[in-house]
Amino acid sequence: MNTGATISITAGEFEGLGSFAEGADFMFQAIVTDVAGNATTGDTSATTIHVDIATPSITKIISETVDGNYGLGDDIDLQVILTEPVTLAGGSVRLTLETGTNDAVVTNNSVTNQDTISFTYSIANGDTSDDLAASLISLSAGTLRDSAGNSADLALPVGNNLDDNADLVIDGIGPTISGMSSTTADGWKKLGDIVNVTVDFSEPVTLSGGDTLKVYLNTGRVVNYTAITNATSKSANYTVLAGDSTYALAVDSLVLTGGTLVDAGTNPVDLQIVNGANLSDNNSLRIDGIVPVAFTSGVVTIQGTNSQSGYYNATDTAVVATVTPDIDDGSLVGGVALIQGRIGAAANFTTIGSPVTLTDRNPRNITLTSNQIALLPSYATGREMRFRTILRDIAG
Ligand SMILES: [Ca+2]
Ligand SMILES: [Ca+2]
Ligand SMILES: [Ca+2]
Ligand SMILES: [Ca+2]
Repeated sequence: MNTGATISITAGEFEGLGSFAEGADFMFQAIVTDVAGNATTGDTSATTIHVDIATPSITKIISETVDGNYGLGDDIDLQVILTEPVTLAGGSVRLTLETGTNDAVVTNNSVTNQDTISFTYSIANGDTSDDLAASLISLSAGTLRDSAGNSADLALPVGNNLDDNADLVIDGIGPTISGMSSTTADGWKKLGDIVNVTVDFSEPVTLSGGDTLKVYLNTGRVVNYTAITNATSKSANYTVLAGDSTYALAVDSLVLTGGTLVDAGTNPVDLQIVNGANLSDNNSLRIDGIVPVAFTSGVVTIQGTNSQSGYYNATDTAVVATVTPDIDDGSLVGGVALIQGRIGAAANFTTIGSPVTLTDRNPRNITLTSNQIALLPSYATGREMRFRTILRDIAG
């Protein structure tokens, strides 16, 4: 008789053994008893049965990256810790992170008898989180099992997620120049006027100490900004200098002299001015730092029925001064000319009549009536009158 016999033990019978417990090792031996009752006990089985009915699960998610703020391109270390070593067969382990509109997914496709699964997360454009946490752990395919063949339970560890164990702030959104504007009233600004120029940022930014953000205006002037600390806007003054001239004050460019201008995640500010966000889009500031050049008041003629050159007589009715704003200063159009007269000392010049608005650069006659002339201080027969013209450009 050489026929073998197979003896099966049910799970119930096996788990019902008095010493059955997680982690216990079982060995088996068989006892053969013949029909007469003689019994022989065989050798102990070569196979040891190790009891492992505990499913691997995730105990915590941690990071070796130091707590703090991180920006575009920074790498974050992530570690998923399990109750026991597991091995991945096929596919990859996927860790999904809550990073706003688009959730980041990091993977690891090499896990061999490890109770720690490591990941590296590189912050991408648009990622954002106040306290980074995992939202899902899954397998793309394949299996993740302990050595006994129990599949890992991939449920997130309640109270032991990454945000419970770390404080990692993610900022994958770079700051921008959201607008250039001014608190100064619109209109013409003349030599010496001070114009507020404000830079608005899309989020709080900080300029490294001692460095300067330079704003180049289309008048050729530069406005300097320093000491920007966690600010969403910064103002500085532009003083209109001689020769400055534009019908629409605008910013040509923003330049950093050195250092950094960054958000909390150390993302640098994009210094491009977005279309429609320039100073000239938000304000209507006209700059004229060109003072009208000196000129002679030209010919003064007397109108009357019996006028005599060099005299103003009883029949005369008006003085006509010819003004010729024939100079290269466009802002004189819209400006004014006014006549002053004096009798006696040069300090006696007094404005006569009302200012006349200039509508073009052509010669312009300004007429003063005899009534207006008679108002000149010290006006009396026998006195000499002198006249001068003052041009005031549109900026004043
Ligand atoms: Ca197990
Ligand atoms: Ca999300
Ligand atoms: Ca936290
Ligand atoms: Ca940001």
